[in-house]
Amino acid sequence: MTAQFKKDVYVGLSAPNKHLPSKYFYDKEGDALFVEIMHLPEYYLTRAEMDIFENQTDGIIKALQLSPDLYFELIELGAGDGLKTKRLLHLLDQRGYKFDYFPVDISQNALDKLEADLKSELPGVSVIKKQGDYFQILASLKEIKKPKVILFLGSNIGNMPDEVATQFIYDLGSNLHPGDKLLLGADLIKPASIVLPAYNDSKGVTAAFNYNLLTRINRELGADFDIGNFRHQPEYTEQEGVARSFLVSQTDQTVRIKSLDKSFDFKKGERIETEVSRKYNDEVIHKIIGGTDFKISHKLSDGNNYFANYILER
Ligand code: AVI
Repeated sequence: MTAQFKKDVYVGLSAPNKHLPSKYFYDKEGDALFVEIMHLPEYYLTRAEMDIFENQTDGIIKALQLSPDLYFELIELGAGDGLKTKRLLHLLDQRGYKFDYFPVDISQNALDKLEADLKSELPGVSVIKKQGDYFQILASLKEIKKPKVILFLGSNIGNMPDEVATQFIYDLGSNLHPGDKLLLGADLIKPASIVLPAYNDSKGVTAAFNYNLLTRINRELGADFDIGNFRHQPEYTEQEGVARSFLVSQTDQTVRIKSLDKSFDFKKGERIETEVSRKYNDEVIHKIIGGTDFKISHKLSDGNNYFANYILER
């Protein structure tokens, strides 16, 4: 992990347009800040997807073509606290559907907590937690011949460039069998007046989430970033449909990273791109899915039409 982290930081900060991969947001502090973000009034994504899971649970079950006599595997990639999925699990359990729930996450902590929650809230549901790399886990589950439903929620796909998203979904498909389903959560393109505050909340939690990346580099790679010398800056236009987050250098400065034995110069106003959050419409989704072995079978949206759950069949 550290070797890859070092390499990514080296490559990203040496580039003419400096950038850092957003996956490094998620250390212990970053995980906690992201949970806080999901509860912010401005961060509509979680509530919008929850609206679908709460009010259209029947529609989801129907679109996934589940029936009480079909034993299936429900696999959630990046399960986190499983808040939305609990609604679905509850209804499936109540109606006597037969399934195992596999929450997959890189955080063992999150999985242990989810398992404990489910044990008390839904003791009838079989929970088999899996910690680690999504694709290694899916490969290990490939020999299970039961039908599979993969959940990839929260618009997590949006943190990948479109070509990477296509490759990711293609790779998911190659670990599945024909007829298996993928339920994909996608934040929809909407005006900047709604999207921008979600990435620039009034309490400054998203800014802290962004600054934490520099704190992490300071701690893990022995750097001397002065966090006060950078400012969080999000950007979004409805026309492009992509939200981006930056850290902007407030002054001419040089930062030393001990474990890379290297210094990096920043000009006043120079930016590090730290995250891309793609927003979607049907056209973009069709383009991405066109390069995979999936077909789009259904689309469920929330009451405000802010967010969609696309149901794809392999
Ligand atoms: C995890 N991911 C979908 C979030 C997003 O909206 O792009 C991460 C996030 N970044 C800032 N706020 C939330």
